[in-house]
Amino acid sequence: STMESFLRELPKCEHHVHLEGTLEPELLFKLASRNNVKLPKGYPKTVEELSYRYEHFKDLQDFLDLYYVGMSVLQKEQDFEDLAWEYLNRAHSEGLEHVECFFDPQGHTERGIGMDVVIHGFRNALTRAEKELGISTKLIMCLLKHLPVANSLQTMKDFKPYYQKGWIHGLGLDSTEIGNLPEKFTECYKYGRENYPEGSLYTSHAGEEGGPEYVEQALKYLKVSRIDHGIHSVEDPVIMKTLAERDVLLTVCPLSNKRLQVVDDVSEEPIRELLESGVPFSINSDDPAYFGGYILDNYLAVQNAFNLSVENWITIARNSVRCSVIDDSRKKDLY
Ligand code: ES4
Ligand code: ZN
Repeated sequence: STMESFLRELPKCEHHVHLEGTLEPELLFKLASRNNVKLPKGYPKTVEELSYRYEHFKDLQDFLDLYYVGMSVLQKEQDFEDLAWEYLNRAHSEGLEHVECFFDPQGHTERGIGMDVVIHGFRNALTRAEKELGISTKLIMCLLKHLPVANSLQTMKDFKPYYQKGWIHGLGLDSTEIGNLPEKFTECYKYGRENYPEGSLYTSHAGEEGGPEYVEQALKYLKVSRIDHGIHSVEDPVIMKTLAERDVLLTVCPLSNKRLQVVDDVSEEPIRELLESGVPFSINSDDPAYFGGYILDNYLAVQNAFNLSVENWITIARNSVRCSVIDDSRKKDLY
């Protein structure tokens, strides 16, 4: 249809994609064999079995349990590079022009992988994509909410040199939401503001499975300028007003929410409410290898569910560019 080709051609920005969540079953098994990694008992044995498992997550934790095992095949610098490069190529073929991607350092350092291995691998792919594909890229480090705060604070200190080199541009917070309120990480964000370069982005997953109180806490204690997911904000009109006034971008992930049973159907996403209340949002893939679609599939799922107008899409595309961490000349190129 014309709408589909319009969305395919539209220059797109992605603000919510975990590089470890772009690990396709094919690459996972290839790296397991290349690195002699023995996957645990009961782990799916074939691409087909693993793909089937990805279609039947009970909730966020059920996904996370599989996601952390999956990343154990990532061992060498080349593995991290191959992973990110495959994602960037695929997304570029769907019209991706700018990406701010997450990675989970503790998911690797906790199992003995060196920090340089992770960062150099990802950087090789990102700089290659900038040169060869013309994509602009930023890297955002996420702290894992299920680990003790002391571990995260140490990670903040350990990764400071990479921020100073300009290799990491932001801080995020992900993993298990329920039971891990944002307030717990106040000290980490304070450390970042006092030690990381000015202009770094501060964001946090909130309001994915958790209610609006998680979003409220992320704003209050972490002073984030962006919220990842945040769809449960619509349950609290006061928070909605704050988000609109402060121009806080919500990075919405429709297919992720569906696969993790946060919503029964993409049509339950609060797309119209966000448009009507003037809260800026972008549409993203989250963990595309696990959730059945890359960025364009997420745009198309929203269009199928809501039949938005070209005017609506122009609002979405404009906000997505405007709220990106890129200079004004790049913004003008993209919109
Ligand atoms: C994640 Cl969908 C989602 N939620 C929270 N943490 C995550 N890490 C990777 N994907
Ligand atoms: Zn996420």
